[in-house]
Amino acid sequence: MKELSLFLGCLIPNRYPGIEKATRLVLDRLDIKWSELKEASCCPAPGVFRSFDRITWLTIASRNLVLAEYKNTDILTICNGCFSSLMDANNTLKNNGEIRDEVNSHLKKINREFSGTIEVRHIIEFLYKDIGTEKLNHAIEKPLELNVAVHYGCHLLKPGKDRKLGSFECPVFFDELVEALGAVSIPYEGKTSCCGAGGGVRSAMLETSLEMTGYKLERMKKAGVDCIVDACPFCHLQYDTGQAELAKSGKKYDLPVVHYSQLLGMALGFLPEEVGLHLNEIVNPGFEEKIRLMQKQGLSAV
Ligand code: 9S8
Ligand code: 9S8
Ligand code: COM
Repeated sequence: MKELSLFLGCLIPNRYPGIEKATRLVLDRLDIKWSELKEASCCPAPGVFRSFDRITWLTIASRNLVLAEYKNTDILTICNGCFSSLMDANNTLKNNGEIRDEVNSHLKKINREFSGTIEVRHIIEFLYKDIGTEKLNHAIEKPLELNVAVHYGCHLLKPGKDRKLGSFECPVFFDELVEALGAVSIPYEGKTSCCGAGGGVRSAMLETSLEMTGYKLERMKKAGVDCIVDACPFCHLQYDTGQAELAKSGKKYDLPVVHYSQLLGMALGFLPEEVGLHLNEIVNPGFEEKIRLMQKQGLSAV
């Protein structure tokens, strides 16, 4: 396997920098070889660009792919949308000579060429397949005894034939990764449905998108979870900001939203503020206190 270049996308540096920090901390702690993907642009977001102009989408995505090809590294994404764009563009360009030639004719203007020599990974499937739940379970210092609502998000699962992660209707890999950290993944109705943000729905139809988010939050709350765990900053934003938006019309859920990098970081002993939990819109001091307490107990048990 090649080394990894970390692809941040737009949302994490701009809205949730704690997810970047947590990812850096956990990759280093797990001794995973990685470096930054300098000069990267927006992936570009699949739900918007791919839907409007396929060649523009492929050309921008291929420019990012080529940055990693020149470094001879695979790409590691920490966002479902970035995973979807870069992986799907990579596959399309590798498998279709005619489209590759057209895209390369555009790249030529900036003296670049797509060759098809690297792979695109998502941190969830990378940890699951290449590190494994057993190794993670041994690496953690503080089992996090939390009841968790796992939210996979659409682009991590679909199209299932390309993702190759088992069933996309009843997936288990993300739940297993969460449970490797000592938490319990609680089933809830509508688990694999969309958070409401993707595909331009949040930007174009905020009310509809919040209705979808409310549907999910309602069911997560009913399942009695301590927090939501996601693998995508757009889902993260939709649950976090969405709760603040829904609260204005009197709907209060108060569910902390945690990216898997942050959850793993805390299981490895980093404090809630070190992984940027306090940078969320919905801050729940009781939840953070609970984690700190578990971390202390973990320490005294060692
Ligand atoms: S980049 Fe620009 S808007 Fe975003 S975060 Fe993930 S999808 Fe790719
Ligand atoms: S779910 Fe449906 S399209 Fe998506 S991946 Fe992230 S945002 Fe939430
Ligand atoms: C969702 C990305 S993660 S997009 O809105 O579908 O482009």
